[in-house]
Amino acid sequence: MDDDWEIAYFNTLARDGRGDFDNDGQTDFEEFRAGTNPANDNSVLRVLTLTPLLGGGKTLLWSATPGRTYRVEFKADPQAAEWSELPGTVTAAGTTGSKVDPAAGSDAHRFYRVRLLP
Ligand SMILES: [Ca+2]
Ligand SMILES: [Ca+2]
Repeated sequence: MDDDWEIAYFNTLARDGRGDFDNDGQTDFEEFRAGTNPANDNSVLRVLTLTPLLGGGKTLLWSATPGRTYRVEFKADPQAAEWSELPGTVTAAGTTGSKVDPAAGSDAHRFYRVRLLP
């Protein structure tokens, strides 16, 4: 983790990134990568809602950091090794990102994840 970032949030360089200071389920290092606040449990990269659309699509909404770019992936079988990408990336304009999966209805279930791009 960047020293300036660590000092800004923790006022120490003693944290190694593996801890979860604010207990929001993401480690300090994951929050560093995601651009979220490691000392605020309301600031976390997570999927907020999955809204069905007419015609079988779904809209995925997640908590985002403005200016960061995300990719949404899915799989129909949670045991499957491979994730499939929804085409295109999303650069968040505000504190949420959203993406429509127009083909969500083509599988009985779809499991989603949102990845922050470097
Ligand atoms: Ca955390
Ligand atoms: Ca946090």
